[in-house]
Amino acid sequence: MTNSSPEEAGLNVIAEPRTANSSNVTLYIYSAMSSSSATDSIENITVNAGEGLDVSGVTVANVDTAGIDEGSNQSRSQTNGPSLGSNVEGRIKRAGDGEGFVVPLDGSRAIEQNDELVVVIDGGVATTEPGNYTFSLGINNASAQEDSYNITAA
Ligand SMILES: [Ca+2]
Repeated sequence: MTNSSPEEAGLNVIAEPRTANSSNVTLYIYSAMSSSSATDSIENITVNAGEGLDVSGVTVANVDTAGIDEGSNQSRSQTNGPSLGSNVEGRIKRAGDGEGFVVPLDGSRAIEQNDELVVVIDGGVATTEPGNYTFSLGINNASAQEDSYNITAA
């Protein structure tokens, strides 16, 4: 299904399943660009998943989708723009206490205002304890976008 109007700027993160102590969680990350988060050159993507998710097992092999929904008019994980898979340069770098990582890119891709960065991570992610947490994602040195998420009791 395709929506005709752009999605709202900002970050939307969905973990499936979101029950506590689940392994093999699929993480859907949608980040629609504002004028301040858009860039002519994506050099890196920094994720801090918060204490509700353990992302220490994520590798490049777990990245199922990494692409751009130009104009933010495709639903869910559909993209109509370039894939970023071939632009990943080297390995995912750990950051924080198993809560974060940095994906280095070659800088040859742009993402414009109203475009949506779509990332699906399948595997390498586990939920921790029930509660409310904050997920953040930043491109280059722009201020990170944040989304709250909830882990439920198993
Ligand atoms: Ca979309």
